[in-house]
This record gives sequence, structure tokens and C-alpha cells, in this order.
Amino acid sequence: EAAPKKSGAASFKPDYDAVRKAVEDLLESNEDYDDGSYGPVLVRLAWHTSGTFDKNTNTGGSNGATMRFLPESNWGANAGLAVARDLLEPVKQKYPWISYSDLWTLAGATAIEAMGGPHIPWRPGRSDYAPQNFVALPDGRLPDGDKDAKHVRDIFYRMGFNDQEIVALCGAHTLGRCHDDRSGFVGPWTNAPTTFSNLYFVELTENKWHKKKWKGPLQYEDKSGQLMMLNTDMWLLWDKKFKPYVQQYAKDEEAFFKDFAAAFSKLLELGVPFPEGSAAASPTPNK
Ligand code: CCH
Repeated sequence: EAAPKKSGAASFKPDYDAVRKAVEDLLESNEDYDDGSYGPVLVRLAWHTSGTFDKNTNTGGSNGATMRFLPESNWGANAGLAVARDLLEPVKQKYPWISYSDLWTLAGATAIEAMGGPHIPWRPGRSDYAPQNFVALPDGRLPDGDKDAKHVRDIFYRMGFNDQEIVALCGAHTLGRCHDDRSGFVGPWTNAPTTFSNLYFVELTENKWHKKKWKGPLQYEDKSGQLMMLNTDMWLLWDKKFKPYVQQYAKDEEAFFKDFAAAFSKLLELGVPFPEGSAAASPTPNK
């Protein structure tokens, strides 16, 4: 017969559901912030902490949470993400056993689900580098919104994604907005920026887009002037190989959810040294 488990430090089990709950409680904690939700900026933090990965040198990625340090914290691409990092700080204080890198990625996955998106398979295992133990990454690993399809492919192929995964991932622009004091661009992509849906692809294919006439950087707007697309978003529609996926996801939200969940989960795991033999992604919902 099995002996009863002893309580105490030896049987400590990290409660990731408690962390998820703490993140959920933060999402709509400030009605004055943007569209009333921190969800989109948390998704962007999870993406930018992971999207530095380079498969050729096996550097970058979410492991290490190097965005805590200069120069990465100050990269132009990461402008505004201090909001997300600071928001999560009390969660880190309350659950000090979780690494920043696990916390930032789990917060992104939690936000997607809480905003109505698919379940994102997520597992722990990231550890944080000490400030003296990390090698600063070169700037330029994250995409620029005013560039073309070649740039987008260069960036995402470097991480190990294919065309279908690139289009699925960019569907995250159904969430949130551009801020002129962060990226220089302005406006949301959809009229429901706090709900995860395929609306981004519907707008991209069904709305009419023209260059915005202004002194700011190149971006596109619809007739109302309320909605926007980046040049990189337009290239998903203009590129012959990207376009079929844009059209498919505009018609089939279920396919988008399935492909997004797989690609986003893969993104959050790039370069993370999980123990050998551990599952590629948790098979059961984390909820
Ligand atoms: Fe993005 N994104 N993104 N993006 N992004 C911006 C905002 C968000 C690009 C540029 C920008 C992905 C891919 C790309 C989000 C998730 C993802 C902004 C505005 C720019 C610029 C930043 C600001 O001003 O606050 C480019 C270029 C690419 C690809 O080529 C991918 C992939 C993801 C996630 C899977 C989310 C969410 C936002 C909204 C953030 C907010 O604060 O509302």
C-alpha cells in the first residue's frame, strides 16, 4: 500500500491555475486603460518575449525573460511593454516560485482564452537568467510594420514558422490597437479589439483599404478612418502564398482558432530547454 503523502516543502506543487486566475482578475481591472482590457498588451508581451528566437543560432526566445534588461527593454519594438511587465509584477510577488518567463507566456495564453479565443496549450519549464548571465541579443529580431512580405518571411522563417503559421499568428491583430506614443502608428484593426475572433481577416478581405494621408508612418485606413492596417498586414492579402490562408480564416473561424492555438503555443516554446520526454504541449486544458 502506498504511504500517505507527507506534507511540507517536498510535496510543494506550483498552482498554475492560481496564477491564471490572478492574471484574469487583472485583465479588466482598469476601465480607463485603452479599450478597458490589458489583454491585448499581455498577448503582445508574450509574443515579443518569444519572437526573438533564431533557429540557426538557437538564441533568443522566451526562456530567460531577457526583456527585463537593457538593451532589450528599450528596443523600439518593445515600447509600451513596460505596462504589461509592471502589471504582472504583483503576480510575481504573490507567486514568487514562477519564473518571469513562465509568467509572461502563461499570461498571454490566459489572456487569449479569457478574451474568447481557443485554448492555448502551455507548459512550465522556463527559467530566468541572472542579469550577469545573459548575452544581449541584437536589435532587429522583431518585425517592422511598414515593411513588406519578404521582411515578414525573413523574420518568421528565422523562428521556424511556415506561411500558414505566419498568417495564423498575425490574426492576433484582431486584438488591441496601435499607439502613436509607442510604435508611431494609430488605431485598432477591428471594432472588437478585446474579443479574440477572426474579424481581422474579415476586415482585411471585405473592407476597402487606402493609404492614410498624414504626416505619420505609412499605414492604411478604411473609409470611416477608424480602422487601420499596417503595411505588413496588407502584404498578407497581396502576397500570392499568404492570401489563401487569409481567405480561409475569414470564412472559417474554427480553422483559424485551431491553427492559431497550435502556432501560438509553438511560439511560446521556441528555444525553451524543456526536459527530454516531456510532452510537446499539455494535452488537457489548463483550466
Ligand atoms: Fe503585432 N503589432 N505585429 N503581432 N500586435 C502591434 C500591436 C499588437 C506587428 C506590428 C505591430 C504580431 C505580428 C506583428 C499584437 C500581437 C501580434 C503594433 C502596435 C505594431 C506596430 C504597437 C503599439 O503601438 O502599441 C508586425 C509588423 C507583425 C508581423 O509582421 C503577432 C505574431 C502577434 C501575436 C501572436 C497585439 C495583441 C497587439 C496589440 C497590442 C496593444 O497594446 O493593444
